[in-house]
Amino acid sequence: MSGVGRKIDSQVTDMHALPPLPYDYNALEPVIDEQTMRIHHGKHHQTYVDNLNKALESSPDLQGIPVEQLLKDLNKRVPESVRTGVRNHGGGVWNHTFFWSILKKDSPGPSGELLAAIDRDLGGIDMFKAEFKKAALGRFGSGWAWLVVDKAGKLSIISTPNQDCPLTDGLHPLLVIDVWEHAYYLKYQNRRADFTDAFFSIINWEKVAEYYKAAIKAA
Ligand code: MN3
Repeated sequence: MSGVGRKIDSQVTDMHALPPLPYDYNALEPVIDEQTMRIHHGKHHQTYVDNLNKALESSPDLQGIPVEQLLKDLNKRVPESVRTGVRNHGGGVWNHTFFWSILKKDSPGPSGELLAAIDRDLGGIDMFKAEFKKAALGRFGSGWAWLVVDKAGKLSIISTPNQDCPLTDGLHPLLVIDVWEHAYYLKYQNRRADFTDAFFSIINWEKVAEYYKAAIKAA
């Protein structure tokens, strides 16, 4: 999903690169303001990319592997000496790319099989929002709240600390909110609850449905 492909020279393997934002920096106004998006994508996301490349400097055999695969195989394939670096910076790369992908203004709500699964596993869209908000607010310090599908095809809501990614636990992410302060502080200051409420109006449910379909196929 993100990032491999920038050849720096013919000898060296691929470096990870910052994927472009899939819309304009002001596309999510007023829920997420342009300045926040510019700093979040251009500085924070970029820094995770740079630090992932640094973390992989000593592991040529891991260079060129897509970050999604590194995170899935974190405990099997990534040696302990670089595992923390990949968890933190690789997670930072993938989580942000994924986050951008599920944001959109004026998307119609969930429907079809996805809505049926939300009804079945979470008790409906209102319960989803209540539980998701609880997960976002309950994450102490920095992290993420997620809607995921497990191996049995069941939806659940979880949160992860720091840049930990559910892919590492064999889960399929469907949507996510970044609850690091840098995601909302300029506009919402300390009001994470207000940011979370506003977030519900910019979920790209069509994208979430796409991820759901792919997850069910893989489950
Ligand atoms: Mn962030």
